[in-house]
Amino acid sequence: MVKYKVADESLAEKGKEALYTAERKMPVVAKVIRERFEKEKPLKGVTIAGCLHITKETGILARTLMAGGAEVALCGSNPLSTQDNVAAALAEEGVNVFAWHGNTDEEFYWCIRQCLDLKPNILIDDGGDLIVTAHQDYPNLLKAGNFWGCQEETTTGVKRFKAMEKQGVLNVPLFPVNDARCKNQFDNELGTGQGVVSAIYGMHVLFAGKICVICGYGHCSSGMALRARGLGANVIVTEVDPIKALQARFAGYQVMPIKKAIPGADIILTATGCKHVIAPTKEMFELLKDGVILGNLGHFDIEIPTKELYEYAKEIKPIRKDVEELIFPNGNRIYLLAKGRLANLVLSEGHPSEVMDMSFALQSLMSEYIVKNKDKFKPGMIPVPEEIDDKIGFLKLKSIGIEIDTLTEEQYNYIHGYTEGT
Ligand code: RBV
Repeated sequence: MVKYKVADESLAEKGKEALYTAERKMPVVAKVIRERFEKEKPLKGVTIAGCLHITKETGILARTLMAGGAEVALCGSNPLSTQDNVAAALAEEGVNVFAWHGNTDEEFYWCIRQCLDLKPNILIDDGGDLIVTAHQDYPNLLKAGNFWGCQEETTTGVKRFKAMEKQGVLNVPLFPVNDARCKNQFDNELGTGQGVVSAIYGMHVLFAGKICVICGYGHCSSGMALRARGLGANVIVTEVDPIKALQARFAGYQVMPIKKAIPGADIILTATGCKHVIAPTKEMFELLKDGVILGNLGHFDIEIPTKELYEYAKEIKPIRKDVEELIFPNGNRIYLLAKGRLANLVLSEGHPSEVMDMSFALQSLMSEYIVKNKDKFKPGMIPVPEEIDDKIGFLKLKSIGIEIDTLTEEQYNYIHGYTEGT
């Protein structure tokens, strides 16, 4: 019997409408892979738990995994990103979904535990909370080899698992799906890049002529810098990595330390994967200009020091949906998007279906790969096989009607050889 807890079951119809629009934009997951899964049932008898943003795109992934024969459980990977209509629709379709918008930290982990209580064989995580909880609270399942393989969707989660592996405490085979080319070069760059729109939704603000500080210049933030510039903003990039800083400089952006960048900034957007990108100090807060918009598009809400900003403000006023005005002791007003949580998920609907098609095609094929090869894995990080990455590239190209060349035998031998030179 399906178990679930959602905000409002009566939203299911609205959720189905949202899912309907995503289906057609995700042809690789919703058509090519799903049709094969329906025939071959590669996931028959397998329970898969996903701690993912509960969006229409995640719903499409759940439908495909179920078409392959899996029992699916879902919980949200962020308290503010759950789309309650989608959660209701999925519960009605037989997904064990435990998610509602605005759950507390305690409720967030309760939802994770509901999924783990179903003894899933495969864990699909976004940020690491599901798999870390499995390590901390489910030692028996871990010892019994219940988790055949785990998949991580995002950069922040991969960072956590690399640290666990280094400290010798990662006890499951872990596939960093985020690091596959079909994921980070598209979803991260284009999806998060387009997330600057969330700042526009938030404040209905004109980017043209504004000074926009983009913190970070990785896959996500470089996409944001590009889109902000495209909208006419003067973009300043801040970095700690010398190579990325050079890349930003040679891409034509101003690069400087955050302390220098802040005083002139009209909009500050972070996606670094680090904490306290704006240091949580009175000195730093006093540098913030009156009217500045602060938004974070990284996984956790500590890039902008949300807690400390709330403490420092003498007044906090909600002014639009998911936007608050913080009035500082010096009278300056700061506009904080989405309580410092992923503004691209909270103020907008997450990354567009077209790019999530590739990320979730990877998650689908990796689930099948884990079932087929589970006896061969050892605990630790295991890269996504290149053949799977390439296959999704080909399927995506085909779905949008693009053909490419193939190497001739002579070219193949040249590329893989060393004897031919001057
Ligand atoms: N993300 N999912 C969505 N529409 O379901 N949007 C973004 C969606 C994922 C994305 O893959 C990114 O790595 C992660 O959210 C950050 O938590």
